[in-house]
Amino acid sequence: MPTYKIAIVGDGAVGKSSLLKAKKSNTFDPEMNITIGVDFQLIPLESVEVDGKKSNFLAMDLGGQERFQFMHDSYIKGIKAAIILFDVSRIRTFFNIEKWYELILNENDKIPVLIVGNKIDLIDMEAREEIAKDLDELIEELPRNQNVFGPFFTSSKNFEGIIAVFAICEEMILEMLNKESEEMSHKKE
Ligand SMILES: Nc1nc2c(ncn2[C@@H]2O[C@H](COP(=O)(O)OP(=O)(O)OP(=O)(O)O)[C@@H](O)[C@H]2O)c(=O)[nH]1
Ligand SMILES: [Mg+2]
Repeated sequence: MPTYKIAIVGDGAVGKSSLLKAKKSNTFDPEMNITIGVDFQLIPLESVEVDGKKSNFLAMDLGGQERFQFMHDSYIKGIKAAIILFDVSRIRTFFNIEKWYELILNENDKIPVLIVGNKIDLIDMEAREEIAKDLDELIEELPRNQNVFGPFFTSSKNFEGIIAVFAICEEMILEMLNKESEEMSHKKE
């Protein structure tokens, strides 16, 4: 039963812990506590393996406040994917995407990275389209961006987009692992 370690990163209060809670238990807490340091969540995945066993994500939920940043390097070691979350109602969290991306890139530049705008319930469709356009441009300008995917949008309050983000994350991990094993067998030939 494979367990894939992933990281959820992004500024404080963008909704990282809420996203995991929404995925895991279909609940929303309007007064979620800040994450002190790092939290871990085991998330069962939708897809069924060939042998009938379920796989999991072991999600590293990194507390986004500045004072916890010294811990991040050690917890993202060995991740197979990352989700960078920002809050669509706070532009500063959008501008910090690049900083979080660099953290991930330093660890591994081959893994899939999903960029997700959360709290989509707080803005209208017009604003969403505007942000999607800005995010497209931002992704375009990121270094070594061939494994960066987005824009995605979620709301942990009304549960929009949650299942899709984790399903795409899993799909991208499987694609990467397949590619890796193909490359390995080519080397052996
Ligand atoms: N309206 C709305 N509020 C949300 C959403 N997701 C989270 N929140 C609220 O935003 C606040 C912060 O959410 P958290 O999940 O604690 O954020 P976090 O990113 O884990 O924050 P840190 O642990 O400090 O890094 C909480 O009050 C949540 O209830 C959302 O999709 N919509
Ligand atoms: Mg948190």
